[in-house]
Amino acid sequence: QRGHTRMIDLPVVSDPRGDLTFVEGGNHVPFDIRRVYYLYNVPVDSERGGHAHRELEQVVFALSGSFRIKIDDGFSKSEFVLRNPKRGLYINRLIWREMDNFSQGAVCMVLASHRYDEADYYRDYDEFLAASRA
Ligand code: T46
Repeated sequence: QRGHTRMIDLPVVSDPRGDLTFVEGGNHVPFDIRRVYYLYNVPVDSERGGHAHRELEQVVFALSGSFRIKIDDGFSKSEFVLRNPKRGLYINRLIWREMDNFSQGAVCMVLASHRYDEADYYRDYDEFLAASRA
């Protein structure tokens, strides 16, 4: 079974002024961070994802609000609800992901191991399935 999809807990420094969380590439996440992107103004009935990656590894966070991520490694499926800004979901390469159930005002931040490259995407499920089982 490929994947090791898992939650990653980041440090939190709390004091009366509020909470501070930080992340260091190669330390708190298992890759050097080459890109950060975020999703916001997401309609609550929106469905995102629906693809896998050849090489890309990512850690996904709900910085505000919540959403669901459905994970499929080609053998088994699981799902996670993200709602804690210090708790991210690590997603390895060759994992199909779909996101939905966005709460009003949800903000999704993603740390990525590579810069954006459309050639890295499997957008066809059967193509992904064949690759994941190869
Ligand atoms: C993933 C989920 C969580 C860029 O130009 N640069 C970027 O870094 C990204 C991520 C996207 N784009 C362009 C490519 C498309 O024309 O933005 C458009 C929307 O991208 P996409 O349909 O892939 O967006 P999502 O939200 O379905 O998926 C994204 C990531 O692509 C994906 O790796 O895991 O967020």
